[in-house]
Amino acid sequence: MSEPIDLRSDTVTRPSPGMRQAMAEAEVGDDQYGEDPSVNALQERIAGLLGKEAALFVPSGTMSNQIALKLLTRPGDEVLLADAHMMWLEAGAGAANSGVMFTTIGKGGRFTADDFRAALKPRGHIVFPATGLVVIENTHNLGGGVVFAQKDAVEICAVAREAGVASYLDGARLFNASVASGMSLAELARPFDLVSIALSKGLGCPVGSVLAGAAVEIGRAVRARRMFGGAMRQSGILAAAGLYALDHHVARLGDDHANARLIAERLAGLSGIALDLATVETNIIVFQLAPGMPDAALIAARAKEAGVLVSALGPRTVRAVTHRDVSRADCERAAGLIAAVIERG
Ligand code: TLP
Repeated sequence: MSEPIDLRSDTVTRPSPGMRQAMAEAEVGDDQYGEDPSVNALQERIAGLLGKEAALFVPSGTMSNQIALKLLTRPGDEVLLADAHMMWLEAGAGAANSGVMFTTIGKGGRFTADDFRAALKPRGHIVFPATGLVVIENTHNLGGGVVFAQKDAVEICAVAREAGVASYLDGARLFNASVASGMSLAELARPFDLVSIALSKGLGCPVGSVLAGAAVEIGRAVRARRMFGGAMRQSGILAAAGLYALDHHVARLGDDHANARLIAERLAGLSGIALDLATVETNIIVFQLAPGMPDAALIAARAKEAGVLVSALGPRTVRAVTHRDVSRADCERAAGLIAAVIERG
């Protein structure tokens, strides 16, 4: 039997032959001494793209998020966000590492300055937890890959700054947001104190995220990364994959978006699911199973038998993600196979 079409995540992408060659040829040094030329080049390049003073290569998006929480909050603080990865999908690390609590606001991954203002709690109140940080995820994973409205991001960060609240952009898929919106990475990153981007998702690298911000914050982040066990040595082999991806894998993200759209359009009309086509702006398709349908785990198991891998994100929530290792023909085929599984009920 042929290999299944893997739509579980864009993290499943494997390094392309060109990327492997770039990795093999990478110049390296000991990054703990600041001597890895490939890491330094990647950090400078991403800082430039994001319009920030400095950047730090870290092993994962989860580590970027955890470092940001450590730097931008105090124990007991509240973090305001919208059903973010940081809250639901990092094994409780925010509470364990930084002693913060999360309050989710808005809907479908988006919220406005009014939502933020209404939830904001001032530091120094006798009973409330102080709001220390606001987090925006762009694109929003559980929201179905939606792009966060930049106008809202600008307003939210302005309100935050005035209130002495820090701001963080989990831009694990910021390149997707940039390609979909036509806005530059720097424009999307500008309002935020710290920003993270992932290399290991749609960009197709095997490992890595990059955290960017003011030089003084990134200096502190170097220490936090060490504290979390994420300091690396000849990591230029990995950074070289990132540099290669920036040159070769960004423009084609639009293909992933078109492929996701193709799948979503095939599925949207089916009575067994609720799928809002308006949420399918990038490479993620999230749908809910209608009452009377089997649960998400069974749908994922049947899809697997049919030759397509999807994720059960929750008991009634299914996710499919397009990426550079699935072609348009794969996606056409997958759409038909998933539709048949849903129609079977
Ligand atoms: N997301 C993964 C899983 O963890 C769910 C996926 O398959 O989508 N921020 C966002 C918005 C993410 O989607 C992810 C990964 C992370 C952070 C964490 O990145 P890694 O996996 O590198 O720690």
